[in-house]
Amino acid sequence: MLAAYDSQLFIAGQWQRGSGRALPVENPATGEVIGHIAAATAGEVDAAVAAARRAFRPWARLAPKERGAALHRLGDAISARADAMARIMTSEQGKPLNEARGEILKLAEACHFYAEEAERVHGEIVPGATTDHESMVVREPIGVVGAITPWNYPAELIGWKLCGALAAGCTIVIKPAELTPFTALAIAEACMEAKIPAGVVNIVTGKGSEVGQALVEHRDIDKIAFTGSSAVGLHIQRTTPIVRRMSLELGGNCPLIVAPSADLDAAAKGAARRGFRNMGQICIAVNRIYVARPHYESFLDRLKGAVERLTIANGLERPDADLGAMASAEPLEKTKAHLADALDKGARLVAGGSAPEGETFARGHFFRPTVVADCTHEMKVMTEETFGPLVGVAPFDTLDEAADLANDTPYGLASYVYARDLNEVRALSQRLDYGNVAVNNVDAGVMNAPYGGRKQSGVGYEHGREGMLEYLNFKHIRIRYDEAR
Ligand code: TXE
Repeated sequence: MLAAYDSQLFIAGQWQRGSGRALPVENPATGEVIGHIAAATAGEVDAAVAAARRAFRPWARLAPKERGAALHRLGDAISARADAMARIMTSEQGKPLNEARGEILKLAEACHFYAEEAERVHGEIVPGATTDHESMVVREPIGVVGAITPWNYPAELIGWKLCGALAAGCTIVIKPAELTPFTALAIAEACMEAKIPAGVVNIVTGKGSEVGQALVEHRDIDKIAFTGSSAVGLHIQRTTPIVRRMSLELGGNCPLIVAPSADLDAAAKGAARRGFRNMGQICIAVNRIYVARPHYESFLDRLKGAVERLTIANGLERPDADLGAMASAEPLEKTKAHLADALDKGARLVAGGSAPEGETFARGHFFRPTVVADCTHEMKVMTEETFGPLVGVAPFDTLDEAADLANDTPYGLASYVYARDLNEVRALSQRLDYGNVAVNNVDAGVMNAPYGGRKQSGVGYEHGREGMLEYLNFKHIRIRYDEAR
């Protein structure tokens, strides 16, 4: 299944065997090497950027309907190969097969959504201050996009950039995470099948500090679109050699508030889902929970029950499991460190706390979903992004205190509120300093609304109309006519 992609780059619509050193890709559930990618050389990165530049003008000049039709074809090609792509994703990222398939279908949904948006790149006519003047505001594609993407949602986090860029009339060079490159190469194969013109989409593989950095430093890239850690996002801002548009979707440390009027069963169910889906490896994962003191112990009982009902397995062997292997040793070690730090500082273990036992788990990066209680902001789990299957819980007495605790973080991506009293909902959703506030649900991101963070969670937006505006420049054309007849 993966041999076809071994050491391949996708440049100018062609597969090209990379000439750089080979990097192994492991299955995080078993530790076995499933294939190799090539570390693209500077020359190969340059060739990919040049291909995107050559393809830009013709692609931008296509009628929007034609760009839309191409994105619809891409969505169809991806849906047709969802099972194969899901197996590739689970093999390299670890998430259970059903969840991987769901992500591939959401990638196809993004293709169809932006296929329609491509025909809505509307400008506007602004009436002049006098009758012989008129302003036209037109929107033009920025040009060549360099996209650098992470391993936690290896299909969707490429798709939101690829689709927004192509709908706007841009072309793109993508550097996927070295942990999950084969999902990206499978997307390239779908682009070939969808007859996306050569050079519109290009994929170069390799390490971020080498190949990602080469993209950041490339002077013929007009826009950088990045998803990953806040540290790397800041590094990219500091090392770009030219001024250019950037969108950065970075880390999070997301709070969930259980207000006095909350439905405790719904809150526990939502917290278990958003705290541990994808093994907590998602920027909008619930990292910490604040509970109105009268509900504290009864909520903890419900959360413990919900978390202990979550199943964990090798994602290829149990497609319907709730959790699979974590993507690598790195987030696993960080999770253990945050757990040890919390326990050392007086937290109470409520659920989980160790790796699951058994032959299935012996060689992979597995950890049981874990909940600690009686947490304080001295503990890392409450103030830093864990990016793993660990959630800290603490009580609060007033809504103001809950909002202050929730806002006590450098991040501002997503927050969650469970409350049935409208005044509590209003008070908290106004106070929470986040790009997204989900109330009585845990789905912060939907395709037709803007999704993005503030503070150290990034700049710019994905999804919705805003996710396409990120790839457009405005041009103001101001015309003076002869006196209006
Ligand atoms: O991100 P990285 P990783 C956060 C989360 C997680 C941390 C590490 O906190 O613990 O990031 O995850 C490329 N120049 N999020 O390792 O290291 C790298 O190859 C250019 C939140 O995935 O930032 C990969 O392709 N590129 C986030 C991409 O950047 C560089 C999702 C992300 O790698 C580079 C993922 C460099 N110097 C992680 N160094 C979210 N918002 O969901 C690395 N890269």
